[in-house]
Order: sequence, then C-alpha cells, then structure tokens
Amino acid sequence: MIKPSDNEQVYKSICRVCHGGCGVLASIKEGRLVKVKGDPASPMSQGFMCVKGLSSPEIANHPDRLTQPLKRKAGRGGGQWERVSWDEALGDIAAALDEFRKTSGPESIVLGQGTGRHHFMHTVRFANALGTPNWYEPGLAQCFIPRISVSNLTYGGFVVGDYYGNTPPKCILFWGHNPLVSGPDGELSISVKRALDKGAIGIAVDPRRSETAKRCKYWLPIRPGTDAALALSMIHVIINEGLYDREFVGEWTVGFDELKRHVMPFTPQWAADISWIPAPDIVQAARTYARHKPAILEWGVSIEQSSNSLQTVRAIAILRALTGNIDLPGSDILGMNILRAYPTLKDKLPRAMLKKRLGADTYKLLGGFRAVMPSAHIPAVFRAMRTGEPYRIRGFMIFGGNPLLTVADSKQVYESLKKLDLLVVADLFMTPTAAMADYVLPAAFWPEVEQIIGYPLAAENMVMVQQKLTQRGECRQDEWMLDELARRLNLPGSEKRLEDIMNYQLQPLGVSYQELKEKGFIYPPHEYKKYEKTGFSTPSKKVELYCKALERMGYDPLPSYREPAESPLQTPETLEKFPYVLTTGSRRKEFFHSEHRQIASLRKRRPDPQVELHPEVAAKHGLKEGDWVKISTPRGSIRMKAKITADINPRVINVEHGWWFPEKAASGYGVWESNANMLTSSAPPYDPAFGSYQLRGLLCKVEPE
Ligand SMILES: Nc1nc2c(c(=O)[nH]1)N[C@H]1C(S)=C(S)[C@@H](COP(=O)(O)OP(=O)(O)OC[C@H]3O[C@@H](n4cnc5c(=O)[nH]c(N)nc54)[C@H](O)[C@@H]3O)O[C@H]1N2
Ligand SMILES: Nc1nc2c(c(=O)[nH]1)N[C@H]1C(S)=C(S)[C@@H](COP(=O)(O)OP(=O)(O)OC[C@H]3O[C@@H](n4cnc5c(=O)[nH]c(N)nc54)[C@H](O)[C@@H]3O)O[C@H]1N2
Ligand code: SF4
Ligand SMILES: [Mo]
Repeated sequence: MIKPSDNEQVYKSICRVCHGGCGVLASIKEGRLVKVKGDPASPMSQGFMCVKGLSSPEIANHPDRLTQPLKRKAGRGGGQWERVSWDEALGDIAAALDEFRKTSGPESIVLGQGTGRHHFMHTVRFANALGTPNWYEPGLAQCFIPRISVSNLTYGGFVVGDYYGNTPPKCILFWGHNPLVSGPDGELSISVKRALDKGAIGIAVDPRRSETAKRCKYWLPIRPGTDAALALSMIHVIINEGLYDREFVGEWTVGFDELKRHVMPFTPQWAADISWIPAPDIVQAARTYARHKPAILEWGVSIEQSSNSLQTVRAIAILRALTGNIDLPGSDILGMNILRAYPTLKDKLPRAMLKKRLGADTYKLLGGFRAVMPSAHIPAVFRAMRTGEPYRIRGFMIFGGNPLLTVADSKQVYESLKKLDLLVVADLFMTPTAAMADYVLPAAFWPEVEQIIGYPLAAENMVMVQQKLTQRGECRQDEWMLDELARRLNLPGSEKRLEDIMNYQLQPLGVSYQELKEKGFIYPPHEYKKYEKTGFSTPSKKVELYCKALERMGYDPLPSYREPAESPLQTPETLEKFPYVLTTGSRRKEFFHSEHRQIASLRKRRPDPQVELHPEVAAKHGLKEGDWVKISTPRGSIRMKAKITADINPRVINVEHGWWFPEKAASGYGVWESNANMLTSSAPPYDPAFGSYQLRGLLCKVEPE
C-alpha cells in the first residue's frame, strides 16, 4: 500500500485488461476499485495506460458482471439460469468429468481458454493432471506459436525489440503489426512511440496505413497473405547487393550458401507481381532495413493467420539473421528466462495420450513432441465435437474465451457446442459462448487476482506482480476453480497451493511472492550478445538459415511462398464474384477481441462495427461514409458500417473481429450479424507444421445493405 487517505488506499499492481502489464496505481475505497492511473515507476509503461486499462473501475463494478455460479435451467442457450453455490457447481462438474474420464477416457474432455490470461499455464497443468491431451488457446497456431517456435528453431530463443537500453534503434520494420494500437504484446505503444520520436526510420508492411504506418517513412501496402513472397525478395536483395553482415553471417550462421542459391529466383519483380508492392519499393525497404543498424523487426500476428505460417515467419526471421540484428543493443534481443518454467505436470500425461492429441500427428510443431507448448488443433477439436470422429468429445470447459466470436467459422463452432454433454464457461460477463453453457462460473478481474507475470510476455526479461485488492460477489480467479476441481477429482499436484507454484518459479531470483508484492517488479540488466559466450541454443550453436530440424520433420528447411488457397491468383473463378481481398481482425484501441462492447465509455468511442474500404470501392458500389455495408465471402455475410479511407490498398477490405451486442440478449446477442468469423473458414488447407488457418487474405464482395 502506498498512501492511505480518506478511506482510499492506493496499491501498486499491473493492469491485465489485455495481456500486457502496465504498471498501475490502484485506488481502493470501501473494498471497491474506484480509480486507476499509470504508475510512473514502471520501467516499461512509465505511467502510460490505454483507454481500456483506464476503464478498469467501470469493468470491475459493472452491473452485468457475473457474480455467482449459474446452472442452466431449461434448454441449452435458452437463457434461463438458476443461481447455485460454488460447492454445488463444482461438485456437479467434477462428478460429470469423473464419469466422462471413466467411461469415455480423459481425452473426451477438452480444456479451452482465452488468449494469454493469467491462468494460461495453470489450465495446461490441470489438463495434464486430468490426463487429457486436448487443450487449446484461441491464438496458438493463429497467434504467437509460429513466431516463438520459428525463433527457437532459427536462433534458439524468442526475440523481442530492445527499446529499454541506452541504444535506440535506427530503423524499425513493422511487419503486419500495429503496436501503436495493439501494444499490449509487451506494452509496445509507448516504447515504439518514443523510438520513432527519437528518429528511428519506420517501414510498415501493412495493407492499411495503420496508426503505426502513419508514423513511418515507408509504407508497403501489401496484398494480405503474401508476406512470404515479399520477405523472400528482400532476402534476395540483401544477399545480391551484398548488404548482409558478412562477419555475423560467416561466423554465426549455417546454410548461407544454400539460402543464397534458393532465393535467386525470388526477384523484386517476382514478388511485386504477387504482393502488389512495386519492385523499386521492395528494393528500397530492403536497403533501408539492412543499412540502418541496430534495427528492430516488429512482427505481428498477420504473418501467422495464414496457411503458410511456418514459411512466412521463417522468411521474415531470416532478415534479422542476415543483418546481424540479434542480441545487440537497440536490435532484437534474446530473452534471459529469469523465471523457472511453470510446473505444468507434463510428466503426468500418460504417453499413450500424446498420440490421442487431436491433430498432433499432422501438425508437429503445434501438437507433436517438438512443439513448444503441445496443444490440440482447434479445427480438429470442434470437428470431433460435431462428428464424434476420431472419438467423442463429451465435456468442454472454457476458462476465459469466446470461441463463437474468435474461432473461424462461427456457425460450425455453434453446431459443435450444441453436441456436448457438458459445457462449462468461466467468464467476467455473459457472452454468446457462455449463453450456450450448462454452468457459467464468475471469474475474477485483474484487481481480484494474485499472480506473477514474466514480461515481455514470452522473453520474460522482467517479472511483475499482481495482487488481490478487492472482491466482487463470489467471483474467483480461474486457478482457484481449477484447483477446486482437481481436489475433488483427487488429481496429482492438487495438494499444491498457487503461492507454492509462484514461489517455485521465483526461486532463481531469490524472492518469494510475498516479497515481490513489496517490490512490484524485478528487472535485471540485460546481457547482450550472449551467443558469444555460449553460442546460440540450436543444434549447430549457430543461427540456422538452413534448418535441419525442420528437414527431419519433413518440412522445408528453407523458406518458401505458397499462394493462399482462396486468392486472386489461385481461384480466379471465385474472384469474379468476390473481387476484393479481405483481411480481418486489425486491433482497435477500445476493445480486446470480443470484449468491452458493454463498457459504456469504450462503446461510446466506437459504437458500431466498421468495415474499411477505399474511396474507389465506395464510389463503385454507391457507398457513403457511415452506410451499412453487406460484406460477403463464399461462406456467409455480415453487416458493418462503412469507413471510407484512402489509407488502405484499393483492392483490400478490412473488417473488425469480435463483434456481438450485449444489449441484444433477447435475440441471441446478434452473434451472427457482424461477426467476422462468419466470413472465415476453418476447413483445410492448414499450415503443414502448425495447422494455422487463413484469417487474412480471403476473397470477398461488398454491397450496400
Ligand atoms: N487493443 C487491443 N490490443 C490487442 C488486442 C486487441 O484485441 N485489442 N489483441 C492482442 C492480441 S491477442 C494480438 S495477437 C495482438 C495482435 O496485434 P498485431 O500483431 O498488431 O495485429 P493486428 O492489429 O490484428 O494487425 C496488425 C496490422 O496488420 C495488418 N494486416 C492485415 N492483414 C495483413 C497481412 O496479410 N499482411 C500484413 N503484412 N499485414 C496485414 C493490419 O492492417 C494491421 O494494421 O494484439 C494484442 N493487442
Ligand atoms: N477473424 C479473426 N478472428 C480472430 C483473430 C483475428 O485477427 N481475426 N485473432 C485471433 C487471436 S490472435 C486471438 S489471440 C483470439 C482471442 O480469442 P479469445 O481469447 O476467445 O478472445 P476474447 O474476446 O478476449 O475472449 C476472452 C473472454 O474471456 C473473458 N475474460 C477476460 N479475462 C478473464 C479472466 O481472467 N478469466 C476468465 N475466465 N475470463 C476472462 C472475457 O470477458 C471474454 O469473454 O482471437 C482470434 N480470432
Ligand atoms: S495496454 Fe493493456 S495492460 Fe496497458 S493499460 Fe491498456 S489494457 Fe492495461
Ligand atoms: Mo492473439
């Protein structure tokens, strides 16, 4: 506690409205969160908080918060609930899980969760202890796992931009990433803004002139889904023009000669025809990135939401290696793993179960033994629910996810959920997914949670503490729910308390959770060029431009381009009816995915779903700013309001994701009206290694509604 005054106490914590962690000074009055402001002492966020974080008191105290466990009274999705005690809800759920595991095997129970939440690893721990190989997080193949895995395979660790040392970057290449808005993959907004203010040259590869692209010197308005082609041609330019870092490449990489031969055909003109970026602009971008060292390459989720995610991410990853921008001050740096790995009890999962993990035999880097966090393939999970193939899924528990909005092909998700014997959803609010459940459990919001988080998210160079400051109704943090179920099912590890786990993770730092609560965070000085001492943590101890591990798994050891399955070049017949390229999901400041549509201060800023289209498209279809537009793909149609802007490639349409209408409870929350995933597909082809599906770079048409 910092300053008691007028019954108001101020505590230090961190905001987790998104999966970032801005330092917060939280004011508690009479047990309620009444105010938050940015903590200037936080080395990352330095007093910054975004509009979502600042609305935390409104979220915490919202009248629609779920505050008690609910049990379904009438038919599934009928909206009739009975309030029950935790004991009754957990007792019933545990009994059902016990029956499923005994009669159909633990693999008939699926654990789902939301993106990057505080309880992420605890859910995995529960799945392992229960003995089911089937858990997923809604990103994974579509978010972060390709970047983490490719980083590991190529440089032996995950890299993040170094904005925090004494050397600012001279250039930042933003690849399908808009950190000025989506910052919270490591509180980037403020760091990026500062670096650009200090004169870093920005290059944005983005079909939209995004908030970040507007601050850049160069904007490459790429055709969505073609990023690998652009990256391959930039490699071509950097090698052909001798712009690579000879010393680093000679001493610290393997496979340069193979790569050089491999990229010869990938000329700027070849890539221009595919990506719609003029060849001279490609050359200029490659030269600028290679000549301004140190440089950061900020890569975003766009490069993973494609059925060629492995090779796209690999091609982009190689740019860092060729220019030697790894672990230098002001470049991309390798993490230091200051925390012990979360004890996920993976040895408790019987070996026979590894084979049963849905999709594991096919998508080896998602679910196989080389995977960083082996998980099930989302389309395979929902298909098994619907069809019973390869086996029946009976129980599904979701801790903080809204798959009806966030998983591709919402209608199929709906059909899948209907088939379950048991659906349990833990959430802050009633959502379209929770409305389909048998039990809805009230989850704790960040000021009601105790946890530690490694930060930046994946590299974990800093650790911060979250402390419980307030209690709303009977809300409980997800870890507690999982532990209570584990105890009732007598699962291994259920004797451990959450605090024991946090203390175990903190051990190398010589502090306990209670001590960390006093300090707020620990941020050791970064050690650069660690590879000079130990080599890179790859089999060759060098950066693997040619990756033998991939070759052994049956994947291409050198990056390649594949046209999206539905695209102007691949399916010209579809193009006749659907003449534009669609991209979905560009983040907005006000919302986190499907969240916050009920938070008045945020909704006021952005009351309606928006489709961005170019003035030429608007003119062609007689659309004016603010008109309702019907957007269709071969799979379905939705409606959104027109935002007409020249800041988008004229052949591209951009739609927001995550839209539902909490105010329309009586009509199913309008879940089919403006939901981007009515337009997407969860059918093959998938990326061969990760099983990723295409969310960016599909075909669509627009018309007045
Ligand atoms: N406010 C807010 N912040 C968030 C989130 C949120 O929902 N709201 N979500 C969080 C999560 S889980 C994630 S994964 C991150 C994602 O954050 P980012 O990686 O920044 O992802 P987006 O904002 O979806 O897209 C970034 C940019 O990619 C462009 N783009 C679209 N398609 C393509 C393409 O095919 N190629 C290229 N090169 N660019 C393309 C878009 O126009 C957009 O400007 O944000 C996190 N932060
Ligand atoms: N078309 C399209 N679809 C996409 C994307 C895209 O770009 N385009 N992006 C994808 C990506 S990258 C991601 S990561 C996913 C995100 O997918 P989800 O994680 O499913 O998205 P959210 O809307 O954040 O759903 C989280 C739910 O958890 C609740 N919640 C928040 N905090 C807690 C908590 O602590 N405990 C519990 N129990 N509940 C909590 C929220 O109220 C909300 O209902 O979406 C994916 N879907
Ligand atoms: S960026 Fe994320 S962590 Fe920071 S204030 Fe906003 S929601 Fe909270
Ligand atoms: Mo994500």
